[in-house]
Amino acid sequence: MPDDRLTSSRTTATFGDQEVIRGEGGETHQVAGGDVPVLTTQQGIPVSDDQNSLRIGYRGPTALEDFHFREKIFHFDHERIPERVVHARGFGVHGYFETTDSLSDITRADLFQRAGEKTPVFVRFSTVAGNKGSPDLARDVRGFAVKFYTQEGNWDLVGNNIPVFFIQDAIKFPDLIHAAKQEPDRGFPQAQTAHDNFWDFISLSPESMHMALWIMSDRTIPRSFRFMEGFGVHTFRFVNAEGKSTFVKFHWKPKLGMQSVVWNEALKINGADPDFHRRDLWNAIQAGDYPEWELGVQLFDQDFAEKFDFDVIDSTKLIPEELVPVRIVGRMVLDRTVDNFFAETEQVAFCTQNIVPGIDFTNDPLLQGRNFSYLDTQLKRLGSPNFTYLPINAPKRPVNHFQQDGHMAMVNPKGRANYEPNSWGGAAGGPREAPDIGFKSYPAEEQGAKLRIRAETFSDHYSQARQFYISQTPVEQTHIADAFIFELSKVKTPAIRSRMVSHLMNVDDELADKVITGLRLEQKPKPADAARPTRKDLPASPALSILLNGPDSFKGRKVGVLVSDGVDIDLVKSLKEAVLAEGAMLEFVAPMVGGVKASDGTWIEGDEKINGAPSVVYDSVAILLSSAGAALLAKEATARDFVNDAFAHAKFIAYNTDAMPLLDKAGVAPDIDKGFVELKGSGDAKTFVQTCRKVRFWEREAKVKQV
Ligand code: HDE
Repeated sequence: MPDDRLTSSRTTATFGDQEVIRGEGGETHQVAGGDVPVLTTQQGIPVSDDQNSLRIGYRGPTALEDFHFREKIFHFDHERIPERVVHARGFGVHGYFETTDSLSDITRADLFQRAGEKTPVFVRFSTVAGNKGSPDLARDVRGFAVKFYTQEGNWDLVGNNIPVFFIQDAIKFPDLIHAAKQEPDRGFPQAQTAHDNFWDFISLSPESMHMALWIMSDRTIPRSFRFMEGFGVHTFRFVNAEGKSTFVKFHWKPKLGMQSVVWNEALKINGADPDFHRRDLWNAIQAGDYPEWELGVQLFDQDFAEKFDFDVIDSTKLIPEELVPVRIVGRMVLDRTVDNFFAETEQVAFCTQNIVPGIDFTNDPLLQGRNFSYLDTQLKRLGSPNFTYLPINAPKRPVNHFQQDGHMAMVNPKGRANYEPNSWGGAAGGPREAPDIGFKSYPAEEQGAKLRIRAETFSDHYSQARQFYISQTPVEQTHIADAFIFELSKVKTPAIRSRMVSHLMNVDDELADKVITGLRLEQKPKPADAARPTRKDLPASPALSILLNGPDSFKGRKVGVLVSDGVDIDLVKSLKEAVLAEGAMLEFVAPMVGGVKASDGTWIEGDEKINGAPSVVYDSVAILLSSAGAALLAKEATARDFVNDAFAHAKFIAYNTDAMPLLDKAGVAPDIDKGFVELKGSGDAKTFVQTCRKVRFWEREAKVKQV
């Protein structure tokens, strides 16, 4: 096994995109397949036998002397490090950020100076509540953390796919997370907010109401990391070369438009493919279909901040894009998967306090608290203050300081001077401060009494929750109500259900009524007491809807094609051509993975076997069968589910006449609607793909949901 440690050995090799010294070289030996390095112990001693431990006699006890065995087991025993206390399940990839519009008048941050300049990035997407092994499609916020390796050091924009947060003060974070994660006495439920403790906490924390609306929307069940927005959440500062400050909020906008799954799909995808999101990103990048986001900034000054209805340092509020437009300043392309999951995705250490000259914090009490938490948590997780030397965390510019020693010290200062000031001249004296270019905090004036209070300007918890709700399309509003009904139906304590509903009554009457009906609450609760009784009726903000900001093509999406022996080869070919021309993907789902023999004898290899790829893992489906194939699959429960689920989830469905017996047995034949496209000749495939650009035939949804 090659050894990626930093050692004193002879050769260097690339590790990720970092050059590190690597313990290979030296002896090679010949095996079938060519020259390979000799297997060694961690100490570099060649190993002769890795199959058998050293024992006394043929059937005797194992000898303690077996240093190779002991070293191997010892290392294995220590393989795990603590998982992240939140955002444990994540998936990281590399890419670059390209500045498209210089912001030099607004910030001196080096990466924003020159249009066309590229900065390497590492991005880790995550869910929040679930453990490392939890399913990807839990209803949850997604982390969207970006490490920019800029020429002036690392900048970490540790954001989420939702622009607001649950709480206003970092001191409530442990309570929020305890309430969201498994209940401590029973150790479940895993990766779910649908339980008493979570809704108990939320219903006792009116500041969470805006976020509660967001997490019950389809934002928390994205179809792909590639199809979701990202947000820096807090208001930050930009500071320019003259020292002038401008407030900024960061936005990531997916090039392929937003898209989510529906809740019933999410439940099923978690069983069919718990790795749904990571597999999707991995496959897209491996196929060269690199996902892309635009980076946008909302810029505003103190004057706006003072006039705005809400406090700009309250992270439970957003600034509508209609009020402060998002200016696009760059694009991010993710084009490389990791070489090693542990070394990169697991060991990457994002810290909100990693900012560069030209960017600064505000007094947002969440951000201030986070600046302590992230460094602290990395020490716990990675075990040493030297985690900054791990290749994934190391800046891609020279690092010079007098910090030294500690566990796993890999690079210590050279020479005699390990302090400053010192009087050792020139290079011997080591690095020196650079007042002209070094980081300077923005000299914001602060004064006031020391108080444990919540500012009055943070007290309206309902107006923006309502604004979010009324900004949604009717389909999305229904999904929000359904999500509340689903989650609160899992809550066993009726008083908690009612308390939550009492808050919804302050948000929107229609929403509250739907939830009351859906829960069959016999007694309508009184609206919750609000710190500020009057809710402002803010205008709708179309930017907050997913469906109003969906894709304009079917690019990057995937069609599942159910095929059987004898399938019309011309239909298959024309469909494949049309799908690929759109920049979409196509997979063949066959009765057996080996594939099927088409009408002209062509062999079509299966990508999946029918019971391994239910239609929930596809954006749309095609049922292309021979009449014998349809008769066979009509008797197969998983094939009937394939059709039935695609129908229930409002997917577009292509089919040929011979496939009708399956559609009939699946119970959808009498309900063929405009979401179906019959493929008769080769031209129909194009029509189908164009139809798919709308992603779903939402008109059908209400018809398949009667309870
Ligand atoms: Fe985090 N958060 N957080 N968080 N957070 C962590 O740091 C914390 C918050 C976010 O992929 C932890 O390295 C506090 C908001 C992401 O590695 C920890 C508070 C936002 C990630 C931590 C917040 C985030 C984390 C756990 C309340 C969106 C994953 C492991 C003030 C803007 C980063 C770790 C990755 C991770 C603390 C709130 C985003 C414990 C105290 C708001 C994307 O330090």
